[in-house]
Amino acid sequence: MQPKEVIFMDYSLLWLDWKPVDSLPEYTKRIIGLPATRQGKAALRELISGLKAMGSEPEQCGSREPGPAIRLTECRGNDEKVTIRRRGESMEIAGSGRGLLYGVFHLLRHLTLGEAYPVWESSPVYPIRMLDHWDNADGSIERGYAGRSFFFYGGRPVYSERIRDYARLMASCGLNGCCINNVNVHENALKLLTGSYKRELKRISSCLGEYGVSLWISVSFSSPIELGGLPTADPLDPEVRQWWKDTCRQLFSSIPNLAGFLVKADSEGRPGPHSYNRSQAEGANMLADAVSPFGGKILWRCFVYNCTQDWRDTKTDRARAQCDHFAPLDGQFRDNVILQIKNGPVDFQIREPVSPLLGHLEHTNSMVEFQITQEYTGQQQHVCYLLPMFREVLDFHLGHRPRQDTVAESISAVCAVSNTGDNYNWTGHDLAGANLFGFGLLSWDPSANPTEIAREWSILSFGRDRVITETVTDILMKSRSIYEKYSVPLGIGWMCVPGNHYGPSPDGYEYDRWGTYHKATHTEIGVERGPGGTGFTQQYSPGLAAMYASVENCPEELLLFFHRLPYDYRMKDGRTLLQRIYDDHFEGFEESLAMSDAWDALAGRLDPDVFARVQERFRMQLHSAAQWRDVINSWLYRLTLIPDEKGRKIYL
Ligand code: GCV
Repeated sequence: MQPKEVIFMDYSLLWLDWKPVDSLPEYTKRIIGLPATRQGKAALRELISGLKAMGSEPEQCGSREPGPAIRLTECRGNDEKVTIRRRGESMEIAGSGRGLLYGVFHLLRHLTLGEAYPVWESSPVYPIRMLDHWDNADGSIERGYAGRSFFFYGGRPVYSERIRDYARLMASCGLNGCCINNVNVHENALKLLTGSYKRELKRISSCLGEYGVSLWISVSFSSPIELGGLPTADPLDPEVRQWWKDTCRQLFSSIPNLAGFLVKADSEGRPGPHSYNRSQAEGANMLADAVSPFGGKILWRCFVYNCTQDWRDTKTDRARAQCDHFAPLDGQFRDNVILQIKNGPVDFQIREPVSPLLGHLEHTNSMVEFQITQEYTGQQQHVCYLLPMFREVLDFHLGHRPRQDTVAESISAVCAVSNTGDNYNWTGHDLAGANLFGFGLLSWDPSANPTEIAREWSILSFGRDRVITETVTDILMKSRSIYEKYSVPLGIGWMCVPGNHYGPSPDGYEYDRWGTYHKATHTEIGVERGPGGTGFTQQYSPGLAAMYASVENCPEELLLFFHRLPYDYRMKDGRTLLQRIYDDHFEGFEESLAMSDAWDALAGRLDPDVFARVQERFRMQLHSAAQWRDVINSWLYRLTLIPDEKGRKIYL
């Protein structure tokens, strides 16, 4: 069943809704160059339509005609390098078809920002910069907060113009890959591997490809059983290996722009090589061999941990799991396998240390997985700009090498779980668009500045009103620390409602099987992860291990991630630990109120629909922030019977 286009068609174009620009440079009136590739032609189309929307009427003309112009010089090859040069009063954009796309979008963005000659010479740092969708075949989205899928409808993939615009959005901020289905592969999504949806996949793939975006799909490790009728999915079984090879030959030959598979194996109930006493490397390599003749890659997730832990068991520490499983396998993976590692050792909490596994893969390709869908960070009802967190991760020194030691320098690709759905504004909360755009820019250049990205996104989205730009940038830049304060400060994490992960429930996971405990009593809180505890700190390089193991030297924002401490422990500023937690919750709420007021002050300056939508989200955020403040503070007071020193309201 093909959906009515209207289901997908009512949407904004986000930052691609180019706005009129005063006094465009003369060169925007003429365009020279006729690219030959699909991507190059798309670049030309984008240039013409973008300039028109900005107020120019560009003419296409021959290279001999005099006068300032934009020249598109298409180079051979398929690399992503782009050069924008100034030649007198003219501009030249040079690159392959894909390079031209990135160059054109860069030029259009920077003209909007008011730069007349935005010269640029750049290549992306990572060859794979992608968005992962947790979209299910029935159109629902796991951890999706912006409506339903625009890739799937009624149990099957569907093509729509919205996908083309999504590809445009991705290319315009430098992204080049998209995995369209959930890593938890169920029901009809299993059949993406077979010929069942060849026609739809081909169409989607081709449309993404026009914008330089490769298609990826998530596959189930037990597909040979589920689809092939084999009795086993053992990666060393010859029939299993042959099944994957035959399946891949058919699939890759019919979908030219398919880049490979994303695999969640032995994780949260998903099948994997451990069921056959095979290692993660044996499982990944078997798939790597099957896709390798077609230039395919396997993105193999490292989110492997015991999710049926007994809460009484104090030896097992979920934070250790990724390193315990994967560090000993370094060097055993094929070259076309990339290990996909969540940025922290547990699961996308508002504050976690960097995953130590990132420092153990000298001879294995790795990529960081970020999460821009806000599962634990306010579910796009709260504003939470994540780029500062992503920069912290990428800039982090792992301490294993004297040089080239940061996370950014150790990985070969990046991805984020997408925050989009079929909502009019794509991301539920309008301000969450900054995370989508910003992740793209950061994936191109991991040294990009989050404040500048926020400013640029605001101008592209809301125009060049300085008051709006400053207010929006300020809100975005403060938002993460505010969310952290009123929810789960000091790295404690996980006090959310089980299942949906929204709002507070301090003991919600405490006696459950997921391995995420705080073990609070009336005198102490936290899990000790130093050498005297679970030993997690020892997974870091010696300097970091020593720093995290020491209560005095551990960064305060991570204190309760690493240590179990008494409530009367003195923080560096002299406050007790408990008082600091009370203060954070009270202050976090007050600061979110101030953000909401700052937004209200923009009334009359913004598109009324955008203004009202965000205002409504702030109301939801304030309601939830008050709930976090009062539930956590009351829970702590009831445990400890220690009052807030400032006598603020705590409920009994
Ligand atoms: C897609 C967490 C989420 C799950 C998600 C999983 C993963 O556990 O709650 O919804 O599953 O991470 O990253 O695989």
